[in-house]
Amino acid sequence: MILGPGAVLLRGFALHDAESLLDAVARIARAAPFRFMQTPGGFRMSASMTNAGAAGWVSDRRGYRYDARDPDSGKPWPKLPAAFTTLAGAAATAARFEGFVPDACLINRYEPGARLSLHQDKNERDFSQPIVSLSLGLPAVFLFGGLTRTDTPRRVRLEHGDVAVWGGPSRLAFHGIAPLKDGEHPATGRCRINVTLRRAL
Ligand code: MD3
Ligand code: FE
Repeated sequence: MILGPGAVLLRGFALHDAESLLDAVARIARAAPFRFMQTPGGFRMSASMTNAGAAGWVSDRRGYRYDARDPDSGKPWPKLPAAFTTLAGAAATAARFEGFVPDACLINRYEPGARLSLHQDKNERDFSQPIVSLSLGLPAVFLFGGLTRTDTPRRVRLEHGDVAVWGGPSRLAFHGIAPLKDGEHPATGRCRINVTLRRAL
């Protein structure tokens, strides 16, 4: 399903691999636990986060950036699981972005009420590289805006096993997640997990 220029939603693309992908998330979270990061403005984000790969996305009072180490442990982020790299390459190819090899994986965990306000992803070096996202667990309403903050966002439901590819002109679109509705999912319990695979460096 085409969401916009360069933005493709692959419904159920990861459905059959969901269990092993969630195992990989759990393994990462044992080495680098989910934590609530601070925005540069001093607010606590409502989704908790962790990372894997050569570079991890971090936010604190000093700003947003990629860092090779987990600031909570001082250790490098866990290795990017092969299952994530493979999924990202296959999804990118399906969306006609050949040869995508991620080096960064941000994992967001939403509990009921958690949200992500409209933003652009601009901390990566090369905006010609797409971002691949994987949704697991409870469904969410994704807000897909335009290239300016004031463009009214479209609302797209993202469900367990959905994979989306965001490239080309959509790479710098404003986007967010509406407050997560309460519920219970057989695979995750009372939460939604989103995995984004990126080329940050
Ligand atoms: C569209 N995450 O981590 S994933 C993020 O569900 C983020 O946790 C959301 O936005 C989540 O930065 C949305 C889908 C997504 C990711 C990156 C994009 C859509 C995008 C970058 C450009 C345009
Ligand atoms: Fe984003």
